[in-house]
Amino acid sequence: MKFYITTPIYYANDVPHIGHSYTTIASDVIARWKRLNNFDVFFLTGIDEHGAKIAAAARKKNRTSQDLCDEMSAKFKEIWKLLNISYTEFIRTTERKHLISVERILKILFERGFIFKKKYEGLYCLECEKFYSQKDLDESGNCPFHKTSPVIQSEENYFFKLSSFQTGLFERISNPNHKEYIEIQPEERRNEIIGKLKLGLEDVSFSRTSVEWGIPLPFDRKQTVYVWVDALINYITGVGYMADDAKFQKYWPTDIHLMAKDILWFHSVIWPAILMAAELPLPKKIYSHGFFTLNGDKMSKSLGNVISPNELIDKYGVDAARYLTVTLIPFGPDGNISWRELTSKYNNDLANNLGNLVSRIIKMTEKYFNFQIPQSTINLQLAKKVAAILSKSFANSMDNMQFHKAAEVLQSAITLINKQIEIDSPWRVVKIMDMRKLSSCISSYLQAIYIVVMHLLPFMPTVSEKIWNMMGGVGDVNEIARKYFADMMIPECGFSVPHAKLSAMGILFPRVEK
Ligand code: ME8
Repeated sequence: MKFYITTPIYYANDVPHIGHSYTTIASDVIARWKRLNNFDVFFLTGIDEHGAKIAAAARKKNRTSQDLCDEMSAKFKEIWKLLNISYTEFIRTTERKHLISVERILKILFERGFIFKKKYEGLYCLECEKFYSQKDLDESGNCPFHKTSPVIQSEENYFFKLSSFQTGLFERISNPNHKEYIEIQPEERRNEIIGKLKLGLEDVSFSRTSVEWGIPLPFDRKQTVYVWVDALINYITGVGYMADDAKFQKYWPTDIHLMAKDILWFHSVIWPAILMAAELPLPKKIYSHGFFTLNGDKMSKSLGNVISPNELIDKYGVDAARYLTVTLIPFGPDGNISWRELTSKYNNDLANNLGNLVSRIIKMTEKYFNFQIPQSTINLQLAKKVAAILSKSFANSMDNMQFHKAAEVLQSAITLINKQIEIDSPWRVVKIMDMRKLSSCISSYLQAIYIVVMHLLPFMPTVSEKIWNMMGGVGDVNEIARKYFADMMIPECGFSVPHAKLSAMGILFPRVEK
């Protein structure tokens, strides 16, 4: 089965911040989870390189727009590599294949009569690259997202007959039994979109005369394609539209478009309308997560509180940064993050709970068995308990993108193993020289932790593999996890062989001071 997931393509005017890494890590966690569940995953990310905003940023730096985009493309790729983002393709909207697909779609829309010319004057927010009507601005007349005053822009543009799609979109978004149903999540955001659709749709401008840095319209080269239309089309270019039909047929439509609420309207209304006009299949699910603030403030350059993903990596390490980013606050609603809470979650979940568990099992095996997995009857009792805890709600939480819940259940499984160690008190068992019991205890902890590690893989791919190998797990953990998630069977012989060697390590998660 195929699974196609996308992140937004981020504006190439600046380097990525943790808002961008939030969506991208979440997508990566889902992509990895789906791969573990034996899906053939296509994971697309990239950057949005055209439009007035990019051109203005380049001018400010005395650079050409292309030059700035080349630099940002390298910067985004560098951070995603560092964060271990397993994307299938990184798309850039200045690529030739994208130009071909944008031209094709606009030509189809034009030929089918969905594009017409009209003089227009409106309030434009450059940061959003979007026209606003007065009623959508905040009380001070500013853009609700950027708090900046929009400028009046007047042009003769080509318009798209969005209004013709109102009924069609309403049916597809509101009726789960529609054969082209588009599932918008979470529920409150779906209701917002349905509410807005009920108010009616106005036609939208799809071209610009004043923006040179864009793709020329195929039917009027004096105008360029509106950057949002150009950007949305990336989702089909990325899976081979106009370039590789077999790939396109295989992966399109997308299973999830993931983004924050700021750009939900474009994804759930404008984009499906373009696809309907072009007679292409519609996205299956659109998930819009919340916006987070930092210590209660909006993250912004002017407040000087923009956090880069590198800062998180420097403080906690790559895998912990990934884990904390997506599990600190519930995924979906808006939320607030702070260094204090990040550090406290790091210390509780990773340094104390998981880190401590791994280190005490290794120390015991070192002390009593010289690092070798004892030859004993395999004891799967605890592993089965852990598997039962996880099987109940982990998959469900992951499939519903409730990463904080998935983490909670993982932590409770880790706590269970830690508690079992306290109950067994192997240090007392050794005093009475019951080596059989001691072997059986160690075997049970190891088998239980293997189960935990397989579930940790989507969040912490490198650390999970490291723990697996350190604890003498046999074979490639990803392969074994794929088999496990397919049949949910713990092999009778467990996941290791007697006498396999554990290896000592430094501290996995050194405590971080608040
Ligand atoms: O909108 N909280 O690009 P963009 C959560 N190019 N998520 C955040 C965030 C925050 N504080 N800040 C940013 C664009 N994001 C267009 C997209 S797609 C066809 C074109 C994330 O660079 C979140 O995913 O402004 C949000 O939707 C996205 O960055 C906006 O990125």
